[in-house]
Amino acid sequence: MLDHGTPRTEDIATLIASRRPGHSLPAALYTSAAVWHADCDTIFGRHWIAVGVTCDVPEAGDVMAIDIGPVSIVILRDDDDKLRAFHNVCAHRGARLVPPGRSVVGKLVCPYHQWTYDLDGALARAPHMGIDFDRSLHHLKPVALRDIGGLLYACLSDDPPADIEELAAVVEPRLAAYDLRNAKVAFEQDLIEEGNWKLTMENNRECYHCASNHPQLSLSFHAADFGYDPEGLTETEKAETNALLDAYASYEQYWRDEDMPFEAVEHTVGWPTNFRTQRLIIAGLGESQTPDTRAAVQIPLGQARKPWMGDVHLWGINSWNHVMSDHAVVFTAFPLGPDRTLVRTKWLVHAEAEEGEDYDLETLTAVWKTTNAEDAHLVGLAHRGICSPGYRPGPYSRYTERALDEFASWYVSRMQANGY
Ligand code: 3BY
Ligand code: FES
Ligand code: FE
Repeated sequence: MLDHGTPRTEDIATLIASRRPGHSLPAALYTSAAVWHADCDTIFGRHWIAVGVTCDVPEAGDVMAIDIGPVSIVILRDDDDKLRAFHNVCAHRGARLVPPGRSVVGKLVCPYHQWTYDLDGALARAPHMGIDFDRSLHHLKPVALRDIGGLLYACLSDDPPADIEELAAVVEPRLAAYDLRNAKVAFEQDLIEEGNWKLTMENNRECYHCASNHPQLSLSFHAADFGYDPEGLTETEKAETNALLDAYASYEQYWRDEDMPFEAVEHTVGWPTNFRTQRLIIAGLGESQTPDTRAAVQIPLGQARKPWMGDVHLWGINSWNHVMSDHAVVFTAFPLGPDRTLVRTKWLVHAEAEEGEDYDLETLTAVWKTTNAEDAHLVGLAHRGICSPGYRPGPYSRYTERALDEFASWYVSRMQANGY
């Protein structure tokens, strides 16, 4: 019997190999500390991870430090307006250089012995190291960083997966109209979910739970056409699914006529960079994910001036995004421990939109603040149940949880591809 608490590498490989297709993962893959470390090394350490938005650091000297599991990185905008990322580790004796969150600096100064770095990572000053000390050998260690339509992805590996280009090629044109690079963060929320990061991601990849758990979100979130095949459902379910497919068909005709890319594009098993994007319908009056389904912000994002643009939805390994004509909501999830996950949510609006004049912050943030709290509760419930010996991996619905089965299969294949 495998110990849920501390499996060794070979036990993790056995656990991973024991996952039954179509079913949730064996308990220890969600609960064990050793698996959590393996996830941090493998999934978060060798893949492109969503880390924020370019407008987190809008001006030269803006710095943001974030933790990805046990690793801390610094994202900044240098004096030439170039975005860069480094390990948040001083080249002297390893101290954390920058405190978590955002700051504004001229140079990066280590609090320990004042080694001082230019914003391109070069060591500019190292007092008392002698006149023959070669500062050029002590650059900050860079981290690969990509800006895709204003969304930032980092990869901690020295050999980042090349298929980030697929994500860029699909997503860049879809986000062009919204000009997120020149938006601003109107509000940011950090929420800790009491569950494993994979439960956070699974919960987000289905809306099976929406009708009964998200009354507020359900007013604007139109169940998506995730490639449903209604055959095999009850007559009532079939009728509901067909109505959904009809609604999508009429929107898609309009989006096609208006040259708005909408097709679902999925990269799951077989690709290191897991993503899915699709333009979704917004329910109700169809404008935005707000309590009354109308736009919350009077100034649209970028050139997003057409009606019925829907919601450009993008899922990633640790992220999900809803980009609408008046605002975007960008979610990133970071593993804090086997049973704790940080969900960071940012609401983006046009840079010139003024709070109180062009938007009301409560109206802008109401739906996803409520939904996040509901999801945090559900992830906590799932994690607690999985910790019990009564848990056995359960079957995913082929109709509403196909994306979870694919996510679990992707996870298994990535762990195996990396030595487990
Ligand atoms: O926010 C999301 O991406 C997902 C889609 C389905 C459930 N949840 C709302
Ligand atoms: Fe940074 Fe010494 S550890 S200056
Ligand atoms: Fe939810």
